[in-house]
Amino acid sequence: MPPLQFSAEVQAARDAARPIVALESTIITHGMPWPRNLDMAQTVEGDIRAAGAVPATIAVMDGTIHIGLSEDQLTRLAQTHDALKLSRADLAVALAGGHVGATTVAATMICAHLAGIEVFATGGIGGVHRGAETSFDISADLQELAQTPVTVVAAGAKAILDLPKTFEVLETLGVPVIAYGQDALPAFWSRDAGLAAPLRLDSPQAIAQAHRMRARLRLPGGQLVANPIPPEAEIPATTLEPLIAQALAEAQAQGIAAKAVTPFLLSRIFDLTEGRSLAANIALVRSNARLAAQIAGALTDAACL
Ligand code: PSU
Ligand code: MN
Repeated sequence: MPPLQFSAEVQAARDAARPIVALESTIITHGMPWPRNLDMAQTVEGDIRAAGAVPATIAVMDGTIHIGLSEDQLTRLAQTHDALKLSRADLAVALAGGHVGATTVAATMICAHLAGIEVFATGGIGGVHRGAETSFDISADLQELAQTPVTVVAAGAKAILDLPKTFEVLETLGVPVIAYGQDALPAFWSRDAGLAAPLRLDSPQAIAQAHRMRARLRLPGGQLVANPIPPEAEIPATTLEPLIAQALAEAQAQGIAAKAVTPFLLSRIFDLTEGRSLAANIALVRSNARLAAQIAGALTDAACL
């Protein structure tokens, strides 16, 4: 039996077969600064409740995978400076050693699936980093989408990545990349990556039905729903590109590598945009959480069971 511990709220939702949406914790510990990270986590949980579903923020503590955190646990996690960033490779070691760890998209998908949760909302997934042809830096999130049957709602992949290569790899891995309500792929802080989306769906019901159909076809893996950032929160790609280039140059000059790359870039871009990137990041996570709650609701509708 996997070491899972459900919060009281999530356990009650399970007992009543109510819709549940998983949330990751790396975005809290490694993606946003204190105290905005805690505020974001609580606000997003509230958005999911307001949309009629139950939030399950996932993290590792005391040798257990927590599915849903109490107010207290969430606050502690948001203040922890040395939480491990856990992907598929790290999960077992962190649990066996009793470490405190935050789950990335990949690890959150694994834990959500163990917990029977089918929908997960986040900001952006990891992907193929620029320069991957020499660094080989490709996020384990992509492989996870190919093998774990969870529908992940994100705002596309972060513009700090090599987007064309990221979507090529997803296609190779057989991951459906579904733009929500538009033809173009969104690019995290902006609505249009300048790339056509391979697939487009226009309602939570259609996404839920596609999720169920994958299971009927016995296809492994999940779906990536790419939900464009709300228009009023968008930062144009032309504003960001020089700042991303600067952050990347600094990362290279300082020898930032492996797991540290994404948190470093996010924090530098936060500084370089004077916080505007963080406000946009929070707006898009909230929008993704609301859509994920609707998809989770559609999955529990009789027509979709
Ligand atoms: N997007 C954000 N903030 C984050 C991340 C994504 O806006 O903190 C995290 C997610 O947890 C994602 C991880 O799974 O970064 C990818 O890290 P890497 O590139 O090292 O695989
Ligand atoms: Mn990496």
